[in-house]
Amino acid sequence: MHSVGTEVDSANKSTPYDPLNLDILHQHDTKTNPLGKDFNYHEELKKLDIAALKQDLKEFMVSSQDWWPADWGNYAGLMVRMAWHSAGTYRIIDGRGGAGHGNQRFSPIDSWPDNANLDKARRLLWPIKKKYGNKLSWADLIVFAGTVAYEVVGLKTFGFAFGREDIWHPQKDVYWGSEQEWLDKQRYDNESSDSLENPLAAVQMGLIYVNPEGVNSNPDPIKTAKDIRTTFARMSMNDEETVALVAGGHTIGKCHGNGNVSDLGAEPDMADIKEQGLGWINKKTLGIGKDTLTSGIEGAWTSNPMQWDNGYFAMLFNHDWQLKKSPAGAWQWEPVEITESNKPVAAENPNIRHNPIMTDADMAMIKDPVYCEISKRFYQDHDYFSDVFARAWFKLTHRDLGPVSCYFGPEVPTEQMIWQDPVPKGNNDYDIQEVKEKILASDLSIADMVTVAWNSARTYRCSDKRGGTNGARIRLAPQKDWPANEPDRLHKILSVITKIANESNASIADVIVIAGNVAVENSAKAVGVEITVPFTPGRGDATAEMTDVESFAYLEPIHDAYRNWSKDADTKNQDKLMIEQTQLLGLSAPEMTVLLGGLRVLGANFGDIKHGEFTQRLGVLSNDFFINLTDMSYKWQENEAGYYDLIDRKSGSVKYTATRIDLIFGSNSILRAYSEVYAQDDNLEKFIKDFVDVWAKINNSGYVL
Ligand code: HEB
Repeated sequence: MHSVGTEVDSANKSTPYDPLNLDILHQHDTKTNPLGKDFNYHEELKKLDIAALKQDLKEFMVSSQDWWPADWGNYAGLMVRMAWHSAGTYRIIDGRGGAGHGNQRFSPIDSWPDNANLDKARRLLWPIKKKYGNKLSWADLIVFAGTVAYEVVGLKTFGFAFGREDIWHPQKDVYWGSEQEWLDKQRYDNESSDSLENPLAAVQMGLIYVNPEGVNSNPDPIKTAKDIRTTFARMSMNDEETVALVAGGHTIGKCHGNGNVSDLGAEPDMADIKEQGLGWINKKTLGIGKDTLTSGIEGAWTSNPMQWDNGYFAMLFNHDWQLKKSPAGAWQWEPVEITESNKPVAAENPNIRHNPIMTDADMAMIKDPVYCEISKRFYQDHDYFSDVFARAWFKLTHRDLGPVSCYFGPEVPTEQMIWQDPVPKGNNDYDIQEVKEKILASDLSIADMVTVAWNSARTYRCSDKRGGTNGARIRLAPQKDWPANEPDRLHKILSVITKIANESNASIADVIVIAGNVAVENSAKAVGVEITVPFTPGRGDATAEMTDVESFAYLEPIHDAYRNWSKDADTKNQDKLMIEQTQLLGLSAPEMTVLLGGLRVLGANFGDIKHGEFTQRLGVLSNDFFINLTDMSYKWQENEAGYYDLIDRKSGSVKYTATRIDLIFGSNSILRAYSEVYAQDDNLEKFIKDFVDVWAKINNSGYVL
């Protein structure tokens, strides 16, 4: 079972201490990637014959395999469910999860109850993955298969972009919940959906979203609607997108519940070695085709389950529904009365017809008053529904792919969507040296220059590649008003920067980066080291119209170890939050160490916080932070304010003060080892070079790919 991201697996805890889990900073290393460090997926993609792949997928869709037969001879439903479950783990709060990595191949996700039989879906696709090899990641194939499936059943899709790079082991950073059992009830200890633990976007461990039978398996569409609203909002979907997705999803395919749950074998993680990675194997009955058991619910939603049409709403609105039990004993809704010809034919036999079904979640689409209005409109205007769905499907499957510069392929839509955080191209033909001189001649301090660059860059999260300096959104709502950005100070700094940008025909975003760079270069010169921070010009400036204020609100820092600040002074576990922040920035533990030690001596602390400024020459890029931290002439003592005093052992006087964040670099054995490297007499230059490398990296995050 997965552990909390920043804590060490309890099995590895041999000491009573609670050390930091630095491992989450070092996952997806080149050592675990069999394709090697020079492998470049975007280069490989250029060789991919996308038209041929698409043709293969269309043929694949209607080529039923005996070992796992296709319902109605078409795998479209299964492929869509696989793609949706891959994308549906995305959560806007930290940008983690989502379709971007092919993580469905690995534990624990491969074994989530909700992902039952998606092991078969991926295995069916293996011949195609095998054929296209390195040129096609699993992550892309999973989502593309779902999208082509929609084309096969007759939907005009909105487009598709390749560019998802596979990971090679489970993600260690994603917190999927603390439960020890699948489908534990812990997340809902009271009835209010607001109590769902952040940032989780599923109501139970092992589910993608909500329980299809109802909250805690008690059918009640109104309650289920609340759950759907909460969980889909965490995926950044509004009510209209939500109804479109659920209805459009269940316009095709069926539920599988013809059998006894007790006849099923273990999930892939626990299954016998001879099952070769497959799970949920049924040894009692045939277990495939009409005997398939997946969710336990049994039946299709529409009269023609392999056709993109308005059959879902027609079915819902034109019948009265009653609760029934499936053959597997699951709650499902069935029509009180229905004409024979409106019943879908059986998946394996066109001469038999069965009742259609609705899950509790489907009933929510007409029982919740807001959802119901949207459903009515969709029912009346099928073209409108098809368009809203196609766009929502595109958003669902591309939300975590990053800026459009990460998109690849002939089907990338030209229309830009606000959720893509669009940024216009900036000018890259201006005199950089002139900009540098103007910045130095201005009245900005080194700390001003460093903090404006850092504040802009730090919003980046490698999970969904949002944020960062490109776009200069720090000057727009909501960022300009975040307490973390010291709004008054920011306003003053930005007015200087904007003036220089206008005079030099450079973007504000570029000038922000150059300001940080020139500050770093100058403060390195002060210790006698000449160094230039690598810089790629051309960032653009976004406008307020291009900025979704609500969705950017999730990027607000509520603490920042690098500026020794917390919005809430009582924030616990600051060191763990630092690891979390660092992981989202995509930095390693040595990078974290050198960056933090450098920022302290440059005076980048928030406001007038002095903690951690272990230097007599603030604004100079020295390794003083590490020298003083590791110097045994001092001892540390906790003070009344809850901070720490650095006391000179001889004189007994207080020399510096520190937070828990500062001291962790001397107390954690691994971080201390890195601190020693940077404190060494022979490593001042290395310290500066490493600092500059990280600095350039964060400046480019989300911009230079
Ligand atoms: Fe779904 C299926 C639930 C959403 C798409 N789903 C299904 C099922 C269930 C469900 C229970 C059955 C499974 C089996 O097989 O058994 N869903 C659900 C819920 C939700 C959903 C609860 C939330 C509300 N879906 C969804 C979405 C989508 C979908 C969003 C897309 C878009 N599904 C789907 C499909 C299917 C399903 C396609 C079918 C599959 C087959 O056919 O295989």
